[in-house]
Amino acid sequence: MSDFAPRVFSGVQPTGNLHLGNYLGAIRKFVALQESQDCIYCVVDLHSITAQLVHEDLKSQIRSITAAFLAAGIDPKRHIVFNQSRVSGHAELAWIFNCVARIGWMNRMTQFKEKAGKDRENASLGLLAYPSLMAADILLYRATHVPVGDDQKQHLELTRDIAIKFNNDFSERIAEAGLGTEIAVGEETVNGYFPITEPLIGGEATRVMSLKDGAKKMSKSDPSDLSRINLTDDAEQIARKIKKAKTDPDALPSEPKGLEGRPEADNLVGIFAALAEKTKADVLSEFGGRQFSEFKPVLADLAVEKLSPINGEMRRLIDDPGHIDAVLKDGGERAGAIAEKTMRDVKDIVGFLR
Ligand code: AQP
Repeated sequence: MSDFAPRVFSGVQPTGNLHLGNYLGAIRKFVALQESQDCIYCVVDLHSITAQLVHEDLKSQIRSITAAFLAAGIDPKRHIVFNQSRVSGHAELAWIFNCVARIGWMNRMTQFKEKAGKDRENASLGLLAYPSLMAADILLYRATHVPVGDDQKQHLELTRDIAIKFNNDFSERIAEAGLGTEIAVGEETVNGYFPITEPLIGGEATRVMSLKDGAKKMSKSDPSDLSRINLTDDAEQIARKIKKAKTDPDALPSEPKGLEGRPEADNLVGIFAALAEKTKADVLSEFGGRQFSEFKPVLADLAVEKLSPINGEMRRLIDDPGHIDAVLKDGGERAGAIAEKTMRDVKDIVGFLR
């Protein structure tokens, strides 16, 4: 329990085609949450230059992610949709958080290790500091809840660590300025400026795996297009990719326990369950004992049924960049007003002269 008004924030990088993992792990949850919460959804373009600096067409990637948000059903009038670089508070707060966070915290991040690979010395400083910018994205709006896929869990823990350290290090200043809000920490109640954000990670598809390798996350940057279902794929492409998806020779088990040690089977059953809004147990009680040659066409039909309306709407929106740009401009102005207030408070707390 805390006295912070509930607010949802989440972001998606404009680094390529959105895929089924982004949809089931994140965007579908964004849509569901907007019915009951105040939501801010961001195309995190500043993050997109951390792993690769020069992008061929960043502007159209930003528009395409925005089109996916809108096509999936996010309402940009009732909520806020914008691209991160429009609001300078993200970079400003990230700098302050770079001074709050410790290098050791960043060095432990799995995503940094995976993305930097063996040649860490040659990774950008931005890639190392990525989680600090992510904490700034969330805390600039003092967001209390963040819907994400399972891969972002560690970054959200770090966001909590940054908020806790900032609240502790500046506790007297926060109290003096009357800027504290009550936060429950275990049995105790403390006064802090930033909320201790809760991750929202749940359902049957928190980590959708590559269709070609059940040990690898489905990812925009995987060089093989057959590894993922893109939100822009048509019915034929979806069916072909599912048909070619890696599986094992055994029939489907009748219970989830039988998926242990069968990552590709587990992944396809999880995708089916998430698309059908059922549990894996429900899916297996229907398909247990059936071969993949029977299961895959039913999965393909379900994926086409769920994704083709989004696909059609995305194409329509991408053909109207003026509308997308107007949505981002309006969202940026509304996000900017909230961010400005936070940055004024933070500058007062840190002790800068304004
Ligand atoms: N495979 C996945 N399963 C479930 N959720 C996923 N997400 C990403 N991949 C999966 C969730 O989608 C949201 C947006 O992710 P992102 O674009 O900001 O960055 P990412 O996690 O790095 O995604 P990618 O596709 O793997 O991109 P690249 O290849 O550019 O690194 C997040 O909530 C994420 O959890």
